[in-house]
Amino acid sequence: MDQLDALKSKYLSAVSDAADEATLEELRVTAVGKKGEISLKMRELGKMTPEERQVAGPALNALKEEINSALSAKKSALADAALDERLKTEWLDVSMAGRPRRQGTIHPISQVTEEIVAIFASLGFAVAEGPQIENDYYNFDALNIAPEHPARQEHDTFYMHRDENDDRAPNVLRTHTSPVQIRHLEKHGAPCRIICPGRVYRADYDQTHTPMFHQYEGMCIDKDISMANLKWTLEEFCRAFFQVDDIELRFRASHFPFTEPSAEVDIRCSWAGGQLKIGEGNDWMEILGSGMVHPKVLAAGGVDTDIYQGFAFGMGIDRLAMLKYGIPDLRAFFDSDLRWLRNYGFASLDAPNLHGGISR
Ligand code: 2U9
Repeated sequence: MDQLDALKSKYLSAVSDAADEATLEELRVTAVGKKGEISLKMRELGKMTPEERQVAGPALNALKEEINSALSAKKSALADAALDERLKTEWLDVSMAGRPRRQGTIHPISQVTEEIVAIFASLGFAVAEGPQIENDYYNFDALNIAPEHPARQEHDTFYMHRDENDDRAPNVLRTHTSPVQIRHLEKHGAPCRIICPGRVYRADYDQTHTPMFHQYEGMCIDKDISMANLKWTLEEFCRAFFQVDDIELRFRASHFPFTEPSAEVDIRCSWAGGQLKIGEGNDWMEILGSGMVHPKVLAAGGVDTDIYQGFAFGMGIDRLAMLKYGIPDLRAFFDSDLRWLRNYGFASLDAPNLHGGISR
């Protein structure tokens, strides 16, 4: 029994002194492993008298159990201590302010799109979206642009591939957001008041054109809508967007296949000293196209033209952003130059709204 007491104090103090899991494992093998000291002692039980065995057997079992539980208690104590140590170094101050230089910025086109949406939302317009790859019907036919219509060439359309033996008209990258309005009318009918911002595509690239650009179109269809409603809506938009109370718009007769009558709209401005001032001076700058939706287009959208009529308009978002924020080069919008974005970009929490301010 003295021998067992000696084994007990040897292993229990070794377990208590163990500094890591590897030492504990070594101790387990040498003490209670298959060929460990306790197991060898158990093999000696066979050589003992029955009386000796009756005393030594339970004592060896108890010693084995005691060493095993000391090993597992020490193992979890070591794991707890290791976790405490890790937690001392791995912590996060959730109240720490962000680092501005690492923050991204909102692209001016996204910002201006949000501004436009906020203004029209305040006038009761909802946002509608649709596919950027369109079929010939929604991009042209439904908008009163017949196959031989010169507007098809003017739009410099990107056509998608069709197999040689497929005689359907090829799909196109939408050349304007107008198909969104047709799809909306088909699905939801009249009355309707929507704006449709998005990417459009035309095969044109120079200082003032990029093959992909952004535009938004608006449409209002109801029982008693006239050009007067169009004029008021556009004036309200320009007042809020340019943040100038005294704006003046000039409507010039024009022609678009999808509106009748049609008008191009200019805004009074001054370019004195090379700086644009909206609402003053004697210059006029064209900013958008508009008109009353052509009855054929309303009919294509499934609208009863004896009851409903309405106006529509379209504007280039990129150009609006350039005018409002003094951005000189259109192509810089698409260069992904971080220095340019830091200069012209917007803070991510500056969401435009009519109460907090539509612009910076
Ligand atoms: C439907 C009916 C009518 C949308 C309109 C314009 C006039 C227009 C251009 C402005 C600059 C496009 O980005 S731009 O090149 N747009 O002049 N767009 S009326 O008329 C519609 C649209 C959809 C169903």
